[in-house]
Amino acid sequence: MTGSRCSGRGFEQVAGNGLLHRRLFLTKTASLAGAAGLGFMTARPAAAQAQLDVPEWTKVPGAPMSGYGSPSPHEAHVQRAFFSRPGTVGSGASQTPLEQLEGIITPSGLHFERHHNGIPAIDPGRHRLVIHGLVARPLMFDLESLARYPLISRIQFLECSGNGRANDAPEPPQVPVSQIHGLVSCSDWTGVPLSVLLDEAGVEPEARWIVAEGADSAAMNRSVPMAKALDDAMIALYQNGERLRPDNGYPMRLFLPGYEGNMSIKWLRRIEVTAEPMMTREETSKYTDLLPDGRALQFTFQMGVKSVITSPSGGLEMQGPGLYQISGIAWTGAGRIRRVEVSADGGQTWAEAALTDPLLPISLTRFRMPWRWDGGPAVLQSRAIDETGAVQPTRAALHARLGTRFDYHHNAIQSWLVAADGAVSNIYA
Ligand SMILES: Nc1nc2c(c(=O)[nH]1)N[C@H]1C(S)=C(S)[C@@H](COP(=O)(O)O)O[C@H]1N2
Ligand SMILES: [Mo]
Repeated sequence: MTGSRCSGRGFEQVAGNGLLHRRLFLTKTASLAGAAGLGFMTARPAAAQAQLDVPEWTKVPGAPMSGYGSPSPHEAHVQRAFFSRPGTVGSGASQTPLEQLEGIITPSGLHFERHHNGIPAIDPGRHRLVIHGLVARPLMFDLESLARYPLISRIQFLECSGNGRANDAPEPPQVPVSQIHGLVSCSDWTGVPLSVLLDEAGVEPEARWIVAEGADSAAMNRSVPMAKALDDAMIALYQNGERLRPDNGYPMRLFLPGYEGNMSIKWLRRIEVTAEPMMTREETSKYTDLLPDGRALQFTFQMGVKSVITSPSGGLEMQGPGLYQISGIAWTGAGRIRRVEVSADGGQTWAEAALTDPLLPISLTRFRMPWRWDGGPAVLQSRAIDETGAVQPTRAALHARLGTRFDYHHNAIQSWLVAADGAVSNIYA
């Protein structure tokens, strides 16, 4: 985090508690001069080149090439946090370390994972995908025949609908942001449009749903409306330019843009075309939201509009009063993020954040906000608004709509308390 005790001038305060105009981060004006004028620069004046010593790594030849690169050993702390269900090893979830990342792409090795019975050891040469059921011509594909169809690529997020659930605890959990909101990641996905394959199989007129099934020992399956299958569903083969990672469905997965992650069946081996949903375990006993009156919402497919400030965030320390850049991510299953607003006074006043290009539909969107922290207590919040006009709800508004017994689809505003000593903690505001 960049902090500075310089005075900072030239930028107007636009909301309470030191929020400054976002123009610093808008492409056209984000010049070095502008940043220096603000007092953002943390460099010390250097009198002469002589002050720059020659370190040992400059005096010897460097290391050789490698077949597959790895992060710097100095970044070894950047890890997914994970837990397994008691008595299991591969059943559970790992979370993307959002507080350690910038931009919008999640490195493949840090994509969150959710497995219901571990990662299957699939031999890609023996893996098959079958499309059958209400079709004129049942079809079987291997990896090679699939990859010959015209491929498409899209940068899109995937979010488990259990993301954010940690904030259901009676007391706000004091854990890094990743352990509350890290079941969301964003990749460049490349694969075959499912509509092309369904077209080739010849969908019968009465077909309204498909049921997708995985080759893991959970044999996880979900029903998907035919409209989605024919719209933007993809059989993903590549993730960030390389083959899918085993963790994320190697050698092929269903990818349903903007829909709850559970439906994007990994290790995909079967698509059955049906007239009705199958009412599988994952869409009846799980992934439904219990309402106060005892009924439950079923088939909440599209993920709501959401955002979270990743820097500063829970467990991080502010380096004294001065100028900071607040940074975070916003996303919506509905399309593009239109606007993100930030508050430093617990939601009393808001100001518009700068959105960093590219602004893609159903992708993470990075936002930034300049903030002059005066050293007093502050409550930081972000609120996203998407292109349909949907506004990210407060915790109270979400509870008013769904009660307190629902288990999925948490998209409430996150609040971070910055204390006078610089410690950042999670609060319910
Ligand atoms: N075959 C299979 N597909 C699956 C799962 C699974 O356990 N088995 N988990 C689902 C859940 S709940 C989510 S949130 C996403 C997670 O995808 P990821 O592990 O690539 O992040 O995969 C879904 N697809
Ligand atoms: Mo999930």
